[in-house]
Formats: sequence, structure tokens, C-alpha cells
Amino acid sequence: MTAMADQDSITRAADLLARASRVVAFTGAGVSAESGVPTFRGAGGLWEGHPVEQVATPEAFAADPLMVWRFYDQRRVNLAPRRPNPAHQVLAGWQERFASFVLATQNVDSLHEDAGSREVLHLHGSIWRVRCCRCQEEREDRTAPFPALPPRCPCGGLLRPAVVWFGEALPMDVLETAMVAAERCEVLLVVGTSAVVYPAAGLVEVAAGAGAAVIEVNPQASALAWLANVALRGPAGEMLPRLQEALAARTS
Ligand code: BJW
Ligand code: ZN
Repeated sequence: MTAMADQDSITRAADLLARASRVVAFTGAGVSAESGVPTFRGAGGLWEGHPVEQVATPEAFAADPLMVWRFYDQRRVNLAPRRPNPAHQVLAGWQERFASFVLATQNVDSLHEDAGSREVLHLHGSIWRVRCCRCQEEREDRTAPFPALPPRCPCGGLLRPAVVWFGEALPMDVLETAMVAAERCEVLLVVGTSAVVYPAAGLVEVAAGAGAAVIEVNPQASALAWLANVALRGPAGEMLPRLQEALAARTS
């Protein structure tokens, strides 16, 4: 049983943010949980019925593209009607509040953009984009469900989801931009991630190592919770609006 964040933690987090002009938010599946999107790990998580090596590796796709596509097509169908929750909305509002606010997400959904966030750094790609295995062309495609699986490119090649699977490199420019922002920020918010997947989780180590204050927002301690200066133990959709309220009270 984890205790809900006390008002003192909210106040301390608001103090850190009130003094900051360069802020980075690093988000994971937990930020979309209250929108009805399942997380990956733990009870009821996506990996429970689909062992990761069977669906989220290039080897799995090469061996059985149809099986992998069934998994992603189903997730696209489930995601299509989902809407941003108050956590996405607070983060979208903060892009106007701070001189520099960088949002780096591991999520492949588009709920941050749907809430109004711009220039979101998608470290693990997007489930709404497809890439051709033959001509390498990548484009947005919101068809859900696909009428026939596996979907094909006009060139005849096999399409794949433009997400980053285990053993694949993250988009270099996106990772680089996020790492530089983490190195320069005064406050890093770590929201709804177990922080076990690298190199993305390295953002927390880089920011903390460079002297940033780290605020973790998660009902459970992440693998890097020990680097956090303040932990808000509760759902992001409740904690971030409380933090925003405390911040607004401070500066009004
Ligand atoms: C709430 C909440 C609420 C619940 N509010 N919170 C160093 C050490 C060890 C291993 C490695 C290493 N470096 C690299 C590796 C290998 C590997 C790795 O990290 N493995 C570890 C798991 C052991 N990394 C890779 O393979 C990466 N590539 C790479 O390193 O390439 C090297 C290379 C270089 C050059 C050429 C070639 C190769 C790629 C990693 C790709 C990860 N991809 C996935 C799938 C994406 C596609 C898809 O969606 O299907 O990304 S895996 C999956 O995990 C997904 C997520 O983005 C990622 C992180 O998960 P996340 O978001 O943290 O979710 P959960 O479920 O783990 O946690 C949810 C959290 O929310 C929990 O904490 C809850 O408590 C919380 N929560 N409700 C707030 N309401
Ligand atoms: Zn093609």
C-alpha cells in the first residue's frame, strides 16, 4: 500500500518548479493509464499476455509479422477512442509557463499532442506511424483496424509499426535533443515510468548527475526513485493538477 502524496511533498515540488526556468518532463505509460491505456509491466500490463520477446523485437516480427501485427492492430483499435487526462493537460499547459519546457515521452500514443503539447520528443516512436521494410518510407496512418493484416506499402513491401523494439536504436536526433535538455534543466519531472528501459531511463541519471532536482510522480517507486528529491506518490492525473494548483497559488 503506497501512501498518497502529502501536501508537504506537493509544496516542496511546487517550490522547485516556481524557481525553475528550464524544465524537462520525462513520461511513460503511467501518464496514459487514467485515459484507459494499459501499462506494460505488472499485473494487467500489456506484457502479461504477450511476452515482450514475442511481440516487441525485430526477431519476432521477422519470424511472424502477422502475429506481431495482430498485437499492434488491437492496441491501435483500443487507443483510437482514448482521450488525454488531466496529467496530459497540465503538462501541455506548462509549455507556456516555463522559458524552456521539453517533453520527452516513451509513449507511442499521441495523447500528449492531443492535449496540446507541441514538439513532443517520442523516444520510442509512434504507434500511429508505419514504415516500409522494403522502401523505408515512413508515414502517419491512423487506420484502425487495418482491413487486411499484415498491411502493405504501395511498393508491395511489408509495413511495420514505426516504434522502437528491444535491440533497436532510438531515433538519434530525438535522443540527443532529450539528453541535452536533461543535462541543462533545473527540474526533471519523471512521470509514470518504471524507469527500467535504457537508454531512455538514462535521462534521469543525466539530469540528476548534472545537478537538476528530480520530482517523481508515480503511485509506486520507480527503479530510479532513489535519485528523486521529491516523490509524489499517487496517480499522475491527480498529482499534477494538485501541483499545478500549488504552483498557481505561489505565483498569482
Ligand atoms: C502510474 C499510474 C498513474 C501506473 N500515474 N504512474 C542498459 C542496461 C540494461 C539493458 C539495456 C541497457 N541499454 C539497453 C539495454 C537493452 C534494452 C533495455 O533497456 N532492456 C531492459 C528492459 C533490461 N533497451 C533496448 O533494447 C533499447 N535499444 C537499445 O538499447 O539499442 C541499442 C542499439 C544501439 C545502436 C544500434 C542498435 C541498437 C530499445 C528499447 C525499446 C523499448 N520499447 C518499448 C516498446 C515500444 C513499442 C510498443 O509500445 O510496443 O517501449 S518496451 C516498453 O517499455 C515501451 C515503453 O516505452 C518502455 C518503458 O515502459 P514504461 O513507460 O516505463 O511502462 P511500465 O509499464 O514499465 O511502467 C509504468 C509505470 O507507470 C509504473 O511505474 C507504474 O507504477 C506507473 N503508473 N499508473 C502515474 N495513474
Ligand atoms: Zn514501400
